[in-house]
Amino acid sequence: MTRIVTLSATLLVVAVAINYYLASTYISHGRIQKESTYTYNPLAKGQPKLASNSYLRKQFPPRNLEQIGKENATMIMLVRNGELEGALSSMRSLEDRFNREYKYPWVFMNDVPFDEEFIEKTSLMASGKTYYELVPEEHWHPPSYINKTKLDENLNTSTSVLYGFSRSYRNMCHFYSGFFYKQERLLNYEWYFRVDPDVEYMCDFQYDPFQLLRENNKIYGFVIALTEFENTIPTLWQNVEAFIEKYPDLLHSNNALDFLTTHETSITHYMPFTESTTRYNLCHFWSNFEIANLNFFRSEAYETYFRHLSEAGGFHYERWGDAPVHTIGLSLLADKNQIYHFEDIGYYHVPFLACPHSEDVIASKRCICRPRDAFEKMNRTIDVNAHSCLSRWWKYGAGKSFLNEADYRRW
Ligand SMILES: Nc1nc2c(ncn2[C@@H]2O[C@H](COP(=O)(O)OP(=O)(O)OP(=O)(O)O)[C@@H](O)[C@H]2O)c(=O)[nH]1
Ligand SMILES: [Mg+2]
Repeated sequence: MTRIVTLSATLLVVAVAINYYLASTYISHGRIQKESTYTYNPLAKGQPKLASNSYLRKQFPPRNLEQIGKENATMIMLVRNGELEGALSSMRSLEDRFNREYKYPWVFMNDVPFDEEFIEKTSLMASGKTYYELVPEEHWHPPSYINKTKLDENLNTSTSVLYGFSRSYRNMCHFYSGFFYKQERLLNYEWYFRVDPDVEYMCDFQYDPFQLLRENNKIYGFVIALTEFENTIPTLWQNVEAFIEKYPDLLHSNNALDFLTTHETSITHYMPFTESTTRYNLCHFWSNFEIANLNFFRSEAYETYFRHLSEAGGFHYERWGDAPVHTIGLSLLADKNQIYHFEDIGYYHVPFLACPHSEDVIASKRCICRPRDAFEKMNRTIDVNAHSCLSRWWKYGAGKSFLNEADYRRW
């Protein structure tokens, strides 16, 4: 009897010790400390079934985060903590369609510090390394030359302007126009892929878009081009004209000014083109999708252009978007043949969808040309809408190339 009691007591002590060891190995002070020899493998025989209070290593299953892609490139996302779900959804889509085969890193930027939940969940969603950067105050808030009273007045009176009421939206557009590429972490990279929360990629990439741009001597890639709401940029074009007059030598000899200034209606499917009151036809590349070279934005020409616009005040006294500002900068300062339309990358950001038109490409690249949140199939992509600027880009930009230059059946 005494022997049985002693044996039971010993077993109990051993069990408690094992339990304590397991718990302390997985979690110490709320943080993962070191790898354990215990790994949960549902395929192995005799493994205990996980209980809800099991301590698993957070990286489950263990992953190698080393970059596979050969380019000096990163994904970037400016995002708020409150947009975590949307950020995860965009990441999941891009990782599945492209990045998990390349493991390029992700750089997240925010005007306030990221919280623990955001950091933990996004790093688990990424296939590669993740970095979390706090945007310096002077890169986010209005510069000293902006008159605060004038800004407040415009915020109060811009009720009919899309996001006209929002101070942070203006900070965001100013940041994406002239500061994202100055963030310290991004100085390590040459290429970026801008990702916004709640977007979706509709096709497998099947190649590295950074490599494609570099090998073909391109500096900027877009998927959607469309017209801007004129009431967000009442004085943008007059300031651009003043810039052209002041710095004529900065314009590239093979620029795409015609893409911005033609008002020809016959190429917009014989429907009326968006009205504009200036020479600018309001065309812009939709900048929530961009794959581009950071050195273009870091160039003296672009910096001079950005400073000129920032000092003119329209980012704050009006609601200039980073999309027309990037587009006009590129169209004036770059060789138009260095701007590339990714016609085989399906992409969706509310409310516009771009998807390849060729049935062969759709099948080979496993495209689903229907966004997750659309109840019905969208049988028109933005490219065939009257306010798309794509046909204008084909005619006045870098022209139109055909998809059979790439052999999709190789994959
Ligand atoms: N950290 C931070 N990110 C922001 C802020 N405002 C916008 N962003 C980010 O900037 C990008 C563009 O902002 P959106 O609100 O999506 O702008 P939009 O695409 O014109 O508007 P939606 O149609 O609502 O998507 C997104 O990646 C946002 O997460 C902000 O105040 N702080
Ligand atoms: Mg958005």
